[in-house]
Amino acid sequence: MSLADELIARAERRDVTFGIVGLGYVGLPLAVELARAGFRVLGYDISERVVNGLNGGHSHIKDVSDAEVKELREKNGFEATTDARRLTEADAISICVPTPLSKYKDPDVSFIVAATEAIKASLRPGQVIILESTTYPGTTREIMLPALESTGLKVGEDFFLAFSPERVDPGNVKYGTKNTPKVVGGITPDCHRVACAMYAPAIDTLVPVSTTEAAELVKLLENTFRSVNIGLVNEMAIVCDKLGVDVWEVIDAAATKPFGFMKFTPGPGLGGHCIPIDPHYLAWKMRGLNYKTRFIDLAGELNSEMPLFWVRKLMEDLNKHGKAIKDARVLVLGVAYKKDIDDLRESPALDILGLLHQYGADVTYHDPYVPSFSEADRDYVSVPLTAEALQAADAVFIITDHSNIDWELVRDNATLVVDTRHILGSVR
Ligand code: SAJ
Repeated sequence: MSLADELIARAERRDVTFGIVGLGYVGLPLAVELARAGFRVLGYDISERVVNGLNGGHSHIKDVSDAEVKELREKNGFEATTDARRLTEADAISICVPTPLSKYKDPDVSFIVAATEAIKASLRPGQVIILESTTYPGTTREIMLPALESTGLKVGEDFFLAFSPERVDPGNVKYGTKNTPKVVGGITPDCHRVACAMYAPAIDTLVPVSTTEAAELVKLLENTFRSVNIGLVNEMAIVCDKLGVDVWEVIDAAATKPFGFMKFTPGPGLGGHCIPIDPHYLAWKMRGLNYKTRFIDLAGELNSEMPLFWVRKLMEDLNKHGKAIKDARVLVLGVAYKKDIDDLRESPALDILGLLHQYGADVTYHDPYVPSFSEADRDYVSVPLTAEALQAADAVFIITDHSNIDWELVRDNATLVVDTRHILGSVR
């Protein structure tokens, strides 16, 4: 029996220890599903706080409850460690670490490199390594493979290497790690077979692709698709503003087309740790091949223009009321990057607040999910949303359409509203 077949047989028997590198919003839910499928799971993270919290039965991720962590530990023997040397205990290792952009908008794969070095230090025959972090096509083959083979072990014979893009949508109550189809691409056919065998007991649907590059590109296509289409409707918002047409009416009517159309909505700009970032990984890679990814770059420019577009709308609307933006009391509603979450990463609200301060407005904000935060050397605290606060504001600037905000109170008490989400248009 080949080493690959032996690992596949052991995975079927659940006679496998699964290591998870990075216990964040991707790694921890994956650990839960792998443990539920019967694997012993060893979590590794560089954060003592995360590791101690998990070993104490506490979750730091909204999509995983303390009860699930306790279940993980008591029923499935899950443990977390900061000792990378223990990764040698794992037969399979999934890497779920961040892949941010540098301040020059270049890929920052330092977390992948660090994880690879940690795994390399304890690499042994019979291990399968699967990268899940969103990255540019070629990362698995060009960065991870040489590092791991520098140990003298041979991919596809001694160890196995694959890429499987994470598709976690934090807060999504319908689709989670188990029921979201999982794309898998291996460096060699046996790498692919072994990686699939490791995930099969925990994930409902696996989607095989022929190479790690194909798997890396699948995720980038998914998120570039969103960025480009959001950029398109944001441009339509600008077009409709110049034509005096209600862009929301146009989009809602277009969305009645039962085929060949997919609804996206304009907004304050593009936030989050995926959509504004992932396309730049592809653009960067292609620049190295002397190709300019015009769609990606243009969508990025359009989406980045939206904060200034909406602040200018505010200035125009204040002017119509005989007021200047300077010293205008502006109450911002919502700062999270999208509704019903508390995540501020890349939120366009941060750009809008900066512009409002730059133009001299007197800014306060209310966000039920974000009680306080600091940005650009300023400390912010969410104010209570009351009729008095709304009436006292010269303008209300809606950035995030959280479901738990009393939008009727806003409609009934605000005098001037800039509604980047058209939420009041849907309040009857
Ligand atoms: N946005 C718009 N208009 C839209 C949709 C989104 O302005 O029509 C804005 C949002 O307000 C937000 C940003 O774009 O600021 C990103 O929104 P998103 O809905 O894409 O949510 P994310 O960033 O949480 O994206 C995640 C992604 N998941 C993964 O990368 C695994 C993405 O692939 C998912 O499609 C997306 O969730 C989702 O569908 O919810």
